[in-house]
Amino acid sequence: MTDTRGAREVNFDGLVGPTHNYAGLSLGNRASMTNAGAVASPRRAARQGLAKMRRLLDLGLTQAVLPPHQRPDPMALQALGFTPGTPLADVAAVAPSLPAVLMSASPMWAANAATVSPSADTTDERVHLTPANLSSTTHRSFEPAQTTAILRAIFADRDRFAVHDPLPPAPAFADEGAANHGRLAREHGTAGTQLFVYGREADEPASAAGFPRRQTRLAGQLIARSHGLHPARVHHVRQAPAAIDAGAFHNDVVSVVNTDVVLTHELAFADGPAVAERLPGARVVVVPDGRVPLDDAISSYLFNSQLVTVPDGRMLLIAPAEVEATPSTAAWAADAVADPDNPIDGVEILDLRESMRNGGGPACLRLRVVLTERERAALSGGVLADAGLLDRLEGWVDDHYRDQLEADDLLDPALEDEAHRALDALTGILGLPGLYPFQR
Ligand code: SUG
Repeated sequence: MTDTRGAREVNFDGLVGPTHNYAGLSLGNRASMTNAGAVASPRRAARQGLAKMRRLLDLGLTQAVLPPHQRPDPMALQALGFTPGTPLADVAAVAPSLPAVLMSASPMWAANAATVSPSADTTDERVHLTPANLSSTTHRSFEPAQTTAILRAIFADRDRFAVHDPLPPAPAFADEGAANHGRLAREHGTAGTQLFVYGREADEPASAAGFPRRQTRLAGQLIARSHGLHPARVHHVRQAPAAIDAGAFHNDVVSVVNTDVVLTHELAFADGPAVAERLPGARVVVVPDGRVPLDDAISSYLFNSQLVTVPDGRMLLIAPAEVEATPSTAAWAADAVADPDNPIDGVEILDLRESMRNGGGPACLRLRVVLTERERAALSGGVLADAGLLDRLEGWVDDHYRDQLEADDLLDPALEDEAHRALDALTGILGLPGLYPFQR
């Protein structure tokens, strides 16, 4: 038997990288499409992310950080036929759209980094992680190589962790990681039931009609098998096409799970909320469309809140400020807290505007990894956060990040140099030497 002592959910938040910008790269992600070309503030974005981590830490939760990627990725440049180091102005001369694709800070949305199975669920009693191939969007298709290297650096202990290769980047295997995955368990450390949510079958086209269906059922089936999950504790559920077409490009835009609670919009699943109610042991909270219209759910990111259990046992919804600013979601949240039958005991509001404008809310920014005490001790590098680490990271952001970034700035060769200096300093802070390609 695994030693499940001290099992806790650790939220690994993606540190926002120094090239955060609004390039309108994600078809089907309404915020990304609407804000294309807006002026971004990498410094404010990174500070907002760190403030979220601090709030969770102050609530008594366990917080960790995932470093950003090197941009542009030299392996991506090489794959496209450019010598690494080629000025992006020369790349732009071939295809003006490429610099934005190569400079995106999209790895900040750590919920898309991988699918994770805790040791309590797996036959070999190791924690299994499969980096997502993110093959459905051009800019994110470059993430898996660095994500795999970063996860292998942090989860290096092979006796306790297995970091798989991403699935091949073919349409049949399209995988977006934990954003389409939930885990139900009475407590984090007990054996759980895993919910894999998909938008299409492997042989269906990604976008015959409407917005792209980014995840296949086959991807979830292959991951469940390679993680060694018990088939009886795996469920595959289809997203409602209408929800995807309304802008729920990932299921975590319309549903969230914590322990045995599933909080979901009435219109999230193709077969209706009854599919969630059939999950063994689930306490399902359905938000009716009549109460919170799907459009409000998607623009406010109510369901992209983090649903967490704090050490005194209360369940809190860590919600973006947009939930407070949207009348239907604000009213629903107030009623949920007042209702003794609703498991949500309180709502905490966060300003994540910089990330939200690219379609990334609180839940997008974190990868949940349930780890026992021994597994936490086996992590490599100093990625587990305390107040001191967050202080250092804030100082680091202030030293290295620009206050403003817009499309033309991506061609500025100085930006790449600044980013390298920042990442070089970061590997020192996190104790992960040689993490980045430019350091090897
Ligand atoms: O994949 N946005 C991301 C947002 C990911 C949100 N994650 C979760 N729901 N878990 C995406 O669409 C926009 C980049 C731009 O347009 O500049 C972007 O990649």
